[in-house]
Amino acid sequence: MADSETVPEAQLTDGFHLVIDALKLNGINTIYNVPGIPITDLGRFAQAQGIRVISFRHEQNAGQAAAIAGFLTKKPGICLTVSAPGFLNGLTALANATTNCFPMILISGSSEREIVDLQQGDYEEMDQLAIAKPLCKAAFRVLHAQDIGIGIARAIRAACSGRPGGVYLDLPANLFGQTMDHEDGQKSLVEVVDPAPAQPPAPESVTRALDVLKGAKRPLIILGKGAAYAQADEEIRAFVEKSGIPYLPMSMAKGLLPDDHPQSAGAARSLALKESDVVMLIGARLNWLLSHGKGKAWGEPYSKTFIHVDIEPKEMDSNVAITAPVVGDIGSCVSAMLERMGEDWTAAPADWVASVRDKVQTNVERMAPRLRNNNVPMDFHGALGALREIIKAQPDTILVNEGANTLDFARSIIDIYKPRKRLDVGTWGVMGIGMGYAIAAAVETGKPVLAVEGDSAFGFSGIEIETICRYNLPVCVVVFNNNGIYRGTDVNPSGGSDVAPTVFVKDSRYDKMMEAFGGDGVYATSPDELREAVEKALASGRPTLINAVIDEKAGTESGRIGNLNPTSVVAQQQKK
Ligand code: ADP
Ligand code: TZD
Ligand code: MG
Repeated sequence: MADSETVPEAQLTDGFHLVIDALKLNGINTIYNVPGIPITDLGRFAQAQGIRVISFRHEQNAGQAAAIAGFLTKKPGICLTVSAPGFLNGLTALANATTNCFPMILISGSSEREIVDLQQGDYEEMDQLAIAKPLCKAAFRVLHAQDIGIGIARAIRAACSGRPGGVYLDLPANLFGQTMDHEDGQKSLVEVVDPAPAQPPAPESVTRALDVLKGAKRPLIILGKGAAYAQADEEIRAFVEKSGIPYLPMSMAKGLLPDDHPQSAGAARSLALKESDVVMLIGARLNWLLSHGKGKAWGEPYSKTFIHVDIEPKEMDSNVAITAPVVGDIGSCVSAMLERMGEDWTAAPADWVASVRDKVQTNVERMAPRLRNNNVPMDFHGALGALREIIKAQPDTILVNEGANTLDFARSIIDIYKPRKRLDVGTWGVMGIGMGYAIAAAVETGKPVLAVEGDSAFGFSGIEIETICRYNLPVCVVVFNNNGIYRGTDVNPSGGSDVAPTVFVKDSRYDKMMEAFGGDGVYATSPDELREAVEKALASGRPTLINAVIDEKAGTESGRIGNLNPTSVVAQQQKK
């Protein structure tokens, strides 16, 4: 009989390790976080257990990284924050993920329920679950160690299934220290089976959609970022090509088919929207980015017939009547349509195809000389013309893009050749995604990243270039420095000594910021210098920031969406 000293103690596990084990069991291998009470050790232990833990300088950027990791991988990106202020910093990204239909889980440590619910003033006290609820797809709290497995399983399934989105998971501090028998703990974990089940469309919806499409004289396909997310790249390409119909990619769907594809209507967007008679949307919503499917942009008073392919039934008829809804996941829907088209599909009407093609060619030819200018200071066309050639030569590069003019010009000038290679401000047009998206793109794909940033846009997440240097990521940031928001030329109308609200310090040297952290900084004044610097950065894979000096007069108010600014009667009267 063994004496009591040699009897092994029952092996215990704790909340920290159950969270980590549950994530690992579900194939989650990266956490984007900012450490602090009560989750510092969670990051440490996760790293010890082989999870990659990328620590940021601000939770919003960690959250944006998690959001885009979700878009790129179809697995929920994980952002880990401390309570109250850290949670709130991460919340913008969680809401952004939900708005864009990206799967993400924000995990925040929180204070004990007893103190929060009696509002007794804990360290960083806040009723986080209540605040998160309206801003995400689902929100859960785990109070007992034995429920961690189920809690994380629910969070994963909620984030990925159906229309993807953001999920909040609230983990109070004393959960982490709770213990349970190791073996019981392992048994309590849940490996989620098929987190995003296929949702094949009803066969009659497919027939209806194809009948409508066949009857069209001027059909158009619009691909949205849901189509890019779906990773049904081959099927989508086969469907578009078999149909012979011109297609328009929304900005993050660029590259699903290469932008120089003969069916691309990208350079004839206005004509395609105005003159088409039947429009098939695939993973794109009829929100403000598509003028809600009506009005002048759509050639009103002529009305359109819409076919809408989307996983979310509630999206149908959200802005205009949908004649042929096809509800299901894009992979299944597009495959079903391809199959049903069979061999007897008649090609899209040739005169329509030709008129779109002609317009594309005319517009491309008209633009070409402007993209080859070598003006100093640079204008947007000269600078982006140089970057356009680089992406053409190195199409695996992931382009991250934010700003106003910097965004709008880059979207139309830089062609994308492969799926999910363009990441931008998305549905909200939100500034501040830049460095978070760039970091996650590099971490998740191992591919080089080119972040093209307005100088204002860059400021929202710019401190994360330290993070880029710390993890030695192959990210080249180009700051389009036009001394401010839209332009650097505004003056204070009152004559006071403050500069105008849209103007920054003139000739700031953003390149020096990168040097401060050990990366390469370059000051570029011409398209040739810019091209050379970006080529060098991509070849070296070194963290690089290029301060591209842009003519401060070159931009326009709000880029291409100035029409969305409200007008002031008073200001108009004063102009007269
Ligand atoms: P864009 O801004 O590019 O037009 P949106 O974000 O407006 O794109 O639309 C994306 C749409 O894609 C959403 O309505 C979403 O429900 C849908 N979606 C996302 N993933 C899938 C999928 N796997 N299958 C079908 N629809 C999807
Ligand atoms: N804050 C947030 C979070 N998102 C926003 N979209 C804005 C503010 C408003 N905004 C824009 O819509 S674009 C922009 C702001 C502040 C910056 C434009 O300046 P830029 O680009 O320097 O980035 P250009 O090239 O000078 O136009
Ligand atoms: Mg600017």
